[in-house]
Amino acid sequence: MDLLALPLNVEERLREASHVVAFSGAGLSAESGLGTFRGADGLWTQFRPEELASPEGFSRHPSRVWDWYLSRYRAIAAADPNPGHRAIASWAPRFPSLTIVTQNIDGLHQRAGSDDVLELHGSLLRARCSRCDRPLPMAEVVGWPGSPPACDDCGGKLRPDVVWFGEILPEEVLAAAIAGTEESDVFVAVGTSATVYPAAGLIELAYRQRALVIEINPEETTLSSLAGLCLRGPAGQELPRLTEAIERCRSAPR
Ligand code: BJW
Ligand code: ZN
Repeated sequence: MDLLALPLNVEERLREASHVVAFSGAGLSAESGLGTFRGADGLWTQFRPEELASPEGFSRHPSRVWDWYLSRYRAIAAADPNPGHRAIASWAPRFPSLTIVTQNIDGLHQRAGSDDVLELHGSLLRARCSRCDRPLPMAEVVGWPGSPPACDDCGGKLRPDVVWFGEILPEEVLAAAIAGTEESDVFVAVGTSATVYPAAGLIELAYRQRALVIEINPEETTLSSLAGLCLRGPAGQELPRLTEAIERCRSAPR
């Protein structure tokens, strides 16, 4: 691994940081083989978001939407966390306080060993009834007949327990993400195009709170100008490099 040389001001902020936020998007899981949404090979180049990731799309084409999520669930179940997820998991003992906020629905942070992950857009490891809201593990319902299967309490259509366009984010999860961001000294945004709100607004909030924003993304994003440090490479390479630099500067005598 070629060592990351940090600008002095960044090194100082990382050395002194007491509250860090790791904020992730689809790019973090790209190296686990899961597709991103936007970009050259993104999922949205094959499908229109409003057809598959909206309540209207689900009402119009329930079977198409369910089958699409089922195939993504199978891909997630077959995927493993990558060095980027593991690097973030290793930060927990390094800082007095760490908040992990993700837009991803794949559970890979947790499988890499992170606890208390704030899932802003829900989880594809769960289904729920679109009528009575009853939650069920996706692993249980994949074998049920029907596309989508029917809720065995009320007969309503099951749907993935994710947040679609036009839907409200889980209130307590968003509140905790905002609170963590307000306290943060360092905010690391990794693998997100920063285009979907209110999630992307956390980056703006961190910047306004004068946290050091670090962006990890091979491409520039609309919010890159807010970053005090941009690492332009894949997360699976840049997060371990950043972690090594954090370990170096936080273990050095002050
Ligand atoms: C790598 C890499 C590698 C590649 N390493 N990096 C304010 C302004 C304008 C609009 C709105 C607004 N507030 C709300 C809205 C409406 C809407 C919205 O944001 N629209 C915008 C698109 C304009 N937001 C909503 O509807 C939200 N609800 C809401 O606001 O409720 C209140 C309300 C309701 C009605 C009206 C007004 C207010 C809900 C948003 C839900 C988003 N849901 C999805 C689907 C989840 C389920 C699923 O997975 O199918 O969430 S959409 C999709 O986008 C998914 C993602 O979490 C989300 C963000 O995508 P992400 O993670 O950034 O991925 P990509 O693909 O965009 O980017 C990947 C990046 O990785 C790229 O930059 C690559 O370069 C990089 N990369 N390889 C590191 N190896
Ligand atoms: Zn039900």
